[in-house]
Amino acid sequence: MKELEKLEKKLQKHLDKERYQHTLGVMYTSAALAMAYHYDMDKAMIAGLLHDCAKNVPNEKKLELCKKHHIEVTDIERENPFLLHAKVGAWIARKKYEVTDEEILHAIKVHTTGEPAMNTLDMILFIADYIEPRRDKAANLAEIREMAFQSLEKTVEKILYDTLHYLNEKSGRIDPTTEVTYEYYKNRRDEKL
Ligand code: DGI
Ligand code: FE
Ligand code: FE
Repeated sequence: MKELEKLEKKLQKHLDKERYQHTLGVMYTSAALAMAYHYDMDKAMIAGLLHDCAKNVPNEKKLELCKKHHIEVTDIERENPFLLHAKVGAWIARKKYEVTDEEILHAIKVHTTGEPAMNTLDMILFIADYIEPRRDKAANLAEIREMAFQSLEKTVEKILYDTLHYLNEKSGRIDPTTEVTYEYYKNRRDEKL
């Protein structure tokens, strides 16, 4: 059996049906972006497949795993433990799915808030998570889907802009990393103009 199929079989047991379908969408969208930007397709697919592997871990358990394995938890993550599915997901991908590629693990770790100066795989996963075919709620999806195949950096900036706007509207607490990342990409574009 191929490596990817093994991972799929195992992951399917740990996610509900909808989340698993989302995951497949992210996997294939990551592959398409890898094709467009000449990135390693297998790596992009593994990152897409495993990015939400911690999504169904209960919040208490996520916090417990962080404590036990010395994963740093910020105040905002303690208040909104769902944010931790990214960091904890990277840990589970390493320990339970035996992923050793540091780029894949890093992309999973930063997939929810992003971080300044992301590498190509980080941006591919961040974008694929937002635009995969089953996503239908975010604003400007058609525009963002088109943009994704033109510029990774501009697309990351736009997604962060829309996410911050959405979180402000629903008065959700914002992780400073999301804000810092948006400022980073906005400034880069301003510098280029
Ligand atoms: O796990 P997924 O739902 O597939 O996607 P995700 O890991 O990107 O999480 C998306 C959610 O995360 C979305 O509802 C917006 C929210 N989010 C992103 N940045 C922040 C945030 N939520 C808070 N509270 N603070 C943030 O900075
Ligand atoms: Fe996620
Ligand atoms: Fe996701």
